[in-house]
Amino acid sequence: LSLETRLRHGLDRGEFLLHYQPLVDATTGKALGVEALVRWQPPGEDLVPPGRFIPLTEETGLIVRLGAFVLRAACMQAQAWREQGLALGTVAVNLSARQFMDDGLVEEVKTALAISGLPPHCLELELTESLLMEQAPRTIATLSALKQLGLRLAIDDFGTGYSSLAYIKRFSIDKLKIDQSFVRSLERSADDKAIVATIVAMARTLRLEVLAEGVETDAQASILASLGCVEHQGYLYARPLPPAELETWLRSHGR
Ligand code: G
Ligand code: G
Ligand code: MN
Ligand code: NA
Repeated sequence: LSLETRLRHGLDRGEFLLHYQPLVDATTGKALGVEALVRWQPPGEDLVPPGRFIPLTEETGLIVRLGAFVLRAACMQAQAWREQGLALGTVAVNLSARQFMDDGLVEEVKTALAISGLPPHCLELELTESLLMEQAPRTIATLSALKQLGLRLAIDDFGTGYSSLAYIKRFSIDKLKIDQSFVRSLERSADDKAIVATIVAMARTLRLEVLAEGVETDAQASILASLGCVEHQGYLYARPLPPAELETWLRSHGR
């Protein structure tokens, strides 16, 4: 069977699941939120990471169905945790550009919020810079409709694209997530340090939150903190975890 067919069957049979990676306030070590990251579990095989199937789901349009599943599952899980008294903050969900081209997206987000009961301000959608740079009037309309639902918008992998200050301002973005490529060589590269400092300054100017992705070492964490970036995500704090393990993590790191 082709990968596409196997993915289609996988969707029909409920073979997809979510892992959750904490977003951490480095000053307190407490959770600010979690990012949902999809996995595929074909029966009898190893867990498949998203890098191996997301691109094909984008090419084939299957990402629309998969994305709807991810939104609902993430909102329901987050609300279940809230009801258990776990202070997880926001739940972040990645959106592909292809999902934005689909007419049903706003309705799908509304449905996910409605069936889960998750307060909209607890949901954060992660968008890419390239998506924002698509000037299509439809993209702008979709973003403002999403924002009107009361949720939060973040730009993922920030710094790898070409967003201008003007764009970010216009789309009422709440958060910039600094791409891990700039964090990786922070200890060695003066350029990367300058780039991070510039992004932090830009975020401050626009009154946006700023988070660093891919934080793996104490040295990176303290350089980031010295640059004014204290929201961190990365293996230093926690890997993406299955729900049960995330729960355990949250019990000791909840706010
Ligand atoms: O293979 P790896 O885990 O590195 O791949 C992670 C990539 O998959 C990231 O770009 C991440 O944003 C993307 N990703 C993970 N989960 C989802 C999801 O639910 N929806 C979309 N659209 N992308 C996702
Ligand atoms: O594109 P996006 O930022 O959504 O993708 C997040 C990806 O980064 C996930 O695949 C996640 O597993 C990975 N990731 C998270 N923390 C770290 C880290 O500290 N180091 C590395 N190399 N990857 C990370
Ligand atoms: Mn992301
Ligand atoms: Na990213």
